[in-house]
Amino acid sequence: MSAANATELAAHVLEGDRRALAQAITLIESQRPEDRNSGRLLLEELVPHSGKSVRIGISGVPGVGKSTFIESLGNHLIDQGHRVAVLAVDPSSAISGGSILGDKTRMERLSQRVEAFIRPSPAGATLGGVARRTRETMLITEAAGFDVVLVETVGVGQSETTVSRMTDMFVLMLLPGGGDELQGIKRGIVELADLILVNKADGNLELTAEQSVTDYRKALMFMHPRSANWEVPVEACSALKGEQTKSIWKIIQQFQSSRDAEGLINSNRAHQAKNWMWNEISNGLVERLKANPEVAEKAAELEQAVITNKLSPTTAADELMDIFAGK
Ligand SMILES: Nc1nc2c(ncn2[C@@H]2O[C@H](COP(=O)(O)OP(=O)(O)O)[C@@H](O)[C@H]2O)c(=O)[nH]1
Ligand SMILES: [Mg+2]
Repeated sequence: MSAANATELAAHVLEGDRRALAQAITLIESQRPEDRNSGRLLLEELVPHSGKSVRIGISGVPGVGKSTFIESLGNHLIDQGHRVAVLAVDPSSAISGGSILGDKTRMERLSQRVEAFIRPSPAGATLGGVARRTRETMLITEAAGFDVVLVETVGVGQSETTVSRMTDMFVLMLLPGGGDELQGIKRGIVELADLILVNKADGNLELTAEQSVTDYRKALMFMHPRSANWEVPVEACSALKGEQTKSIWKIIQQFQSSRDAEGLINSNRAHQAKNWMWNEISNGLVERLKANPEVAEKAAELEQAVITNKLSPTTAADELMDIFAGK
């Protein structure tokens, strides 16, 4: 795509044109070298118009009910006049080809509404690639006028941390069921949460869910809350029935306004953007280093020396970096 076309595409995105929005995301997802510059140009046009949304990460093990909850919350928000973007961070989709079908059926009504925009995880990308795409997609949807961004991520460890680093609030969904699960969930992940929902509190799981809520509330007393002046709420809900959706949204709003009052949303975003830059530098430098012909020439030899214990990995790494730096 040419520079002129990228500028024109950006203008259409700003007008809220959905096809242009989809096209813009495809452009930034593109791995083709010739799309790189126009993708960047597009982002530069759109980034100044981004930021006017509430960014919420929603995480939990596969099957906990994230998509079902998003269907319920998203429809509620649209009824209130919001425009909702749903993005997925699912590194496993690189292997499975994504869970688009499953998600589309869980978000049946939402996916048909013009005020919603649902974008599944791109297949064939690493977590780093998925994360970059998601962050940029988030900015683009904001520029297109979506004022709530929901980022769904599967609980596979690293991806929760990644998502918490690009959102204002992190919601952790758990299944009803006792202490065992409590033990199994990594403490670090629970500590990322600003809100914990014990889902599937319906039918014969209702009582178990209530018990889990009590257990988690107790457990949280011994943990560090992620945000100062915010006691992490633990609530039971049934995403399927959707009866608690309204009150959960109220909690999210309370969180937002308390953080906003202290200027923490903006300072957190500033911090995230800065970290993102350094993250891009780390990734980009390694890519460039590996593509450097002089480094490549020497790399095999040094690798061999490291494998056979003739050279320490640290010295070998230094040597390769010096070659790259032209020393
Ligand atoms: N009983 C019950 N089932 C639910 C609830 N929420 C989701 N489910 C079911 O759990 C399964 C997985 O839901 P899904 O939203 O795809 O989970 P995700 O993998 O976390 O996105 C589906 O069969 C849902 O219908 C709930 O609140 N109660
Ligand atoms: Mg899902």
